[in-house]
Amino acid sequence: MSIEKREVAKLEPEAGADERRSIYDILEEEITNLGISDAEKVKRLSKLLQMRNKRVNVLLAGATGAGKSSTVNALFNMEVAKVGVGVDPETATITKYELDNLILWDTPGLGDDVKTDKKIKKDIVKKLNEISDDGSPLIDLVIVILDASSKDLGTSYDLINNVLIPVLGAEAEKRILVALNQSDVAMKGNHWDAENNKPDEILQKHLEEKATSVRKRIAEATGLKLSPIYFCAGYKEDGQPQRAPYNLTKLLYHIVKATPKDKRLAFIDNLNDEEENWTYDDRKKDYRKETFKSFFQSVGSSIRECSQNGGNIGDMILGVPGKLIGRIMGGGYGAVRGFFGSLFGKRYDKACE
Ligand SMILES: Nc1nc2c(ncn2[C@@H]2O[C@H](COP(=O)(O)OP(=O)(O)O)[C@@H](O)[C@H]2O)c(=O)[nH]1
Ligand SMILES: [Mg+2]
Repeated sequence: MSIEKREVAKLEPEAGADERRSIYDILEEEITNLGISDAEKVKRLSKLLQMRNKRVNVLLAGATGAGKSSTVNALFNMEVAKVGVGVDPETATITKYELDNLILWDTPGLGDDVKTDKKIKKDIVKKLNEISDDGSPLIDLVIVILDASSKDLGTSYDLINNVLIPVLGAEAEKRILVALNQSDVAMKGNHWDAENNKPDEILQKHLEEKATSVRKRIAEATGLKLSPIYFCAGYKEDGQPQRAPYNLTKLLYHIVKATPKDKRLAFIDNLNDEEENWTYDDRKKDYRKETFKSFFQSVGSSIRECSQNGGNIGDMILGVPGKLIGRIMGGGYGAVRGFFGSLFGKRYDKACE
C-alpha cells in the first residue's frame, strides 16, 4: 500500500479516538502501516523502541517562592505524576516526579537558611554527578527559576555560578536554562496588560534589561553565556479566575531544544492540555511550530520532506513522513490537542509548510 493511499484513507481521525494513547504507540502504528519493506519496518521500529526506552531527566532549582511548582504545573500534566521517595539519603531533599518517560527532580527552595541551603546544594551536586545506565549524566537539563520581581537574586547567582556551572563545566551552557518567572509583577504589577495577558512596552523593556543583567552577572563570574527567558507561570488568587501563563510555549521550546533529540518525544504525552497555557507569547517566533519541529527532528518530520509529496522518506531517522505526523498532532490525539490544536486546526498538512 502506498503512503498516499493511506493518507487518504485516514483523513479525518475521530476526535477523542487517540485520547489515552501514547505517542510511541501511535508512531509504531504509523510505521507498521507505511508502504515500505518488512526489513525497513523492523529497522525503524527498533529505532522507535530505542527511543521509547530513553528517559529525559530535568532538575528544577531556584529560590523559595520563585515558582518552580507553578511552572511545572503549567507545563505538564502533574496530576498523573507518580511521586517518588528518595532512597538515597544523600539526595533525600529532592522529590522525584515521574510522568512516563519524563522525570522531574524538584529541589527544595533555597534562601531560607544557610544550613539548609548547604544541604540542598550538596544534594544537587550529588544528583548532577549521577550517571545513568548508558553511562551519560542522569540529568539532561537543569531549569533554574528566578523571580523577576525580586531585587535580590543573590541566592540564585550563588546557585548558578558557584554550584551548577562548576559541576557541569563546559556543558553548562547547553544544560542550564535560566527562566525569569513572575514577569507580570516585575514592576509591582504595573505595566502588565492584563486584558491581553502580556507586558506593555515599558515592562517588556524592563524585563529585557533584567534578562540582560542576569546574563551579565553570570558571564562576569563564569565566562559563560546563558540567556534567561522571561515568562509567567500563571497563578491563582483566592476568588479570582486562574491567570494564564505568558511565554510558556517559548519556555517549552527552549526546554525541548536543550534536550537530546532522541529523548524529546518523552515530553509529548504529558504536556498540559490546557490550550490557554500555550496561547500567550511574545511572538518573536512561532514557538509552537518551532517546538513541533524540534519534537520531531528525531522522528523524521523534516519540513522539506512534506513538500515532496510524502513519498520520499530519504534518511529521516524514524522515517515517518511529516504529513502523517502533522495529522497525528493536529487530529484526535488527546494529550497534545491543547498544545498543537490551534496550530493545525483542520489543516493537518499545515505543519509541513
Ligand atoms: N503573579 C505571579 N505569581 C506567581 C507566578 N508564579 C508563581 N506565582 C506565585 O508565587 C508563589 C510561589 O510559587 P510556587 O510555585 O509555590 O514557588 P516554588 O516555591 O518555587 O515552588 C505562589 O503563591 C504562586 O501562586 C507568576 O508567574 N506570577
Ligand atoms: Mg514548590
